[in-house]
Amino acid sequence: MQFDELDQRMRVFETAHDHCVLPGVHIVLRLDGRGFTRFTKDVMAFERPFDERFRDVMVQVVEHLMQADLRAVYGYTQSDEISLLLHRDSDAFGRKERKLNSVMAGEASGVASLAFGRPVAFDCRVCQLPDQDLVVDYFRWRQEDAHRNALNAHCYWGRRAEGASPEQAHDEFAGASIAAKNEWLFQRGVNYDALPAWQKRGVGVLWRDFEVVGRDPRTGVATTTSRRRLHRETELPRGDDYAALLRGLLADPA
Ligand SMILES: Nc1nc2c(ncn2[C@@H]2O[C@H](COP(=O)(O)OP(=O)(O)O)[C@@H](O)[C@H]2O)c(=O)[nH]1
Ligand SMILES: [Mg+2]
Repeated sequence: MQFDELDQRMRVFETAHDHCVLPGVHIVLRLDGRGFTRFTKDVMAFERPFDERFRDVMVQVVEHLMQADLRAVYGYTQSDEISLLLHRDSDAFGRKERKLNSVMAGEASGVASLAFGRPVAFDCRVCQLPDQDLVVDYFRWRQEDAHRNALNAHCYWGRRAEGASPEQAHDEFAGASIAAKNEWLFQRGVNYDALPAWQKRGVGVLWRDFEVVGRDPRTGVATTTSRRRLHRETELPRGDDYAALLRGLLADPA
């Protein structure tokens, strides 16, 4: 059989299920570390529940993804997950889901493996959000998840430090109210409200414009050019203020 004929006949099996995200729909990519419960505990022995070294690698991965030519306008990380908002009109990989997922999972896995010095893997999924309100709600959802996990993790590891088994520590807080968990920590000298914002709200990465003052080498005339660079936000606002920040990004995407 001629190659051209074989190529044409077989290609369809590869491409027939290529789904594209429709134009006008916002794309958020969510990546999550594979088996990071074990990795953070047994392989790296990171501090629990939170370790700044782990956070810094995750932020480094976000920054790498923001610069991967997808027209990313906002990156967010909490725990072992990353969310990446693309410009609504991003045409990255022809908006093909399989390409977005596989390439971005690969990029994140590669950068994180180098940073940790151990092989790690991320999965990636495309979230398709039809309007701006849903984009705002998506990021509020992930931030509320961070908040809830931080409270639970501090209680869990607090109990473990007191000698409780994993099962005991888990069971003792099952069904406890938020107020009760806060109070339990407070009794032990931990003021949950005073914990670092990044633990409770995650870290955002966004583009910021800055001016570069220079001089035209031919005319000697002073010039200012606008450039942009990534900014790490470790003090993200919460609730309505966070929504306002996100709406600002959506109104004036980089
Ligand atoms: N020690 C430590 N572990 C962390 C930190 N951030 C995230 N993790 C771990 O990462 C896990 C992420 O959860 P999940 O994705 O559900 O677990 P996975 O399926 O094992 O990757 C958490 O359960 C924590 O064990 C950190 O700062 N320090
Ligand atoms: Mg994970």
